[in-house]
Amino acid sequence: MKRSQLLALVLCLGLCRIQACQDKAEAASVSKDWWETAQFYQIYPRSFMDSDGDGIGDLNGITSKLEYLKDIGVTAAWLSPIFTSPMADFGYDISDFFDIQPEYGTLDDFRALIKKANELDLKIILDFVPNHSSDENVWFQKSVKREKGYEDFYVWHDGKRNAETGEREPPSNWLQAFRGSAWEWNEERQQYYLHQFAVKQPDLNYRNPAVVEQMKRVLRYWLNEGVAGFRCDAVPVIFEIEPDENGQYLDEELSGLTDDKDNRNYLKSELIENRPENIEMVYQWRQVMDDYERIHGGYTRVLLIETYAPPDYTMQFYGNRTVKGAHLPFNFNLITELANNSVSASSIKTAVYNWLSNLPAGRTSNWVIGNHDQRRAASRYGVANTDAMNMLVMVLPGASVTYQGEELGMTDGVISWEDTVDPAACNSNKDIFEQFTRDPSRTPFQWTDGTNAGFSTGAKTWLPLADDYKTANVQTESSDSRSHLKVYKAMVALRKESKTLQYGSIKYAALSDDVFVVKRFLAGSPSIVYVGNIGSSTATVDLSTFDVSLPESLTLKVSNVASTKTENSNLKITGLSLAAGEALVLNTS
Ligand SMILES: *[C@@H]1O[C@H](CO)[C@@H](O)[C@H](O)[C@H]1NC(C)=O
Ligand SMILES: *[C@@H]1O[C@H](CO)[C@@H](O)[C@H](O)[C@H]1NC(C)=O
Ligand SMILES: CC(=O)N[C@H]1CO[C@H](CO)[C@@H](O)[C@@H]1O
Ligand SMILES: [Ca+2]
Ligand SMILES: [Ca+2]
Repeated sequence: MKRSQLLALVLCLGLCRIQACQDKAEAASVSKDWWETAQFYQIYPRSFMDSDGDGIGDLNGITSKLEYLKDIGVTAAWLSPIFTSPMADFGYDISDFFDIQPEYGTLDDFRALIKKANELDLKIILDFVPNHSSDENVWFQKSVKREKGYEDFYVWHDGKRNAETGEREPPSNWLQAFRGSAWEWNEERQQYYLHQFAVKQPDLNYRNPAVVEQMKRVLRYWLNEGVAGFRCDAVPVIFEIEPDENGQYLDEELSGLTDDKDNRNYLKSELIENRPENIEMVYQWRQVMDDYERIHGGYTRVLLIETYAPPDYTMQFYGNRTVKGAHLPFNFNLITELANNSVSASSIKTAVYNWLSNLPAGRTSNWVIGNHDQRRAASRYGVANTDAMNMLVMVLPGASVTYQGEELGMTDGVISWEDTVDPAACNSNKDIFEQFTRDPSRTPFQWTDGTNAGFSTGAKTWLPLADDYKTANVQTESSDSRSHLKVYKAMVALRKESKTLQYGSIKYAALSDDVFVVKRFLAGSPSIVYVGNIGSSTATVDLSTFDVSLPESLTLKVSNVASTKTENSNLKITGLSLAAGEALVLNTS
């Protein structure tokens, strides 16, 4: 920042009202750091591209498709886990944090991936899974044997005796995420161990400084391999409450939400989720990132945090006045507020408001509409709303996150009980598994309308294809004159060139149950207006009631698949008619 700009900023901080001040500060800054306006793209490696025909995606497959990511405007790709794993939870059960899963490739393949990504100026972010390892990890095996240095690497406990029967019972009533007790008896060590996820995912004990140190080693190891940062998995469950003065763990209270005693929601999760220690741990990891940058230079290495938690908790991950935290705690509001049948303009408004009104000053927003744990965005919001949602995510301020296939409007696969592999579903039964399964959003990525959707040359893919692959695929959508992919690319391009989208302020409203509108504005630049109809019938709106300062007509920059309006035409803001699923991005010049 130039001296004069700094001076202006300091004066501004003293004199201006907060909102106006932010505008000037934003206009004054030369550019934002790379991650603040980034287009993040989540790759689920097992399902992205198979290079050797075994039906399973792999690193060489990803490397062969990096040009595609570049072409659709991605800044950084984050990869779900690629580390050695028995695949009980498809890589979220890591048996060696320092090596690559053989079905996915080798360390050299990973280096080739990074090299190619660097050539294309794409950043690669890895999934960091801090809460647990696999039970096949050598750390756990040593801990079972109480080997020196590993005795307390995991959360072990003798359990309780039932007062009446005298039988041994788990230390507490805590439930795992994938149904049933969070405690598992280990015969060899003669103690229970804690697992917030599957039995094969024992929780690491973060009250042991050796564990904290070991996991920082994991971060430094991959930073040395050239990654641009980490997306940290399941951060709210890292720490649990400590045992009481008698060495016993307290029970969670009943939630009253369900009668299903194996479902984690049967109990509250106050003792095992959202502890303050988790926030402190993220601050320590940020220090690791910043130390690395200080020593090795280069661009900012980022921390993205997975947390489904109330805003007052989530926002603390950003850090406070004295300590830096995560660059971006993921914002899942557009998933949680629009769950099931509540897809409406007012729930979008609530989702946006609940994030922006809680965001600490000077922090960067982000918007996520899907991942490998949720049903696909097009299935949740409706295929017709694919563009409206993709466009919204790119019009809102800050970074955007795309889960692979969202740019195509890919929908859920239909997976029978026989084909089901997700532990969240396999731990239930054939009558109820569809409530729990995460397989439908993990089906192979759709490259073409040909065999295995171009994902694999093998006879069989690890999960069957989704039914929509003949139409929702890269090849078809690239050649169609209008497609979800083309709308997506047009939006990425607009965001890259628009100062208003990168730096501007925001105003938004639900004009009806179906129509959501956003205005982005910045002194000295054209304003940008998004208007989307996510309902099932035509709507006519008057944008002058939303913002009296808008001119009588606006220029159409991007229209979607449902629209028949021509780009660069001028549209009157009164009596503006929007077909079902139609979404437009307009500007003021
Ligand atoms: C910021 O966080 C650190 C680490 O948790 C804590 O020690 C400090 O008191 C906090 N400062 C403020 C101003 O909240
Ligand atoms: C949405 O539906 C799923 C599956 O039927 C259910 O488990 C979940 O509780 C519902 N969520 C909301 C917010 O209603
Ligand atoms: C979205 C996401 O990454 N979810 C993961 C959270 O952590 C558990 C356990 O590691 C995984 O099973 C989920 O897939
Ligand atoms: Ca393969
Ligand atoms: Ca834990």
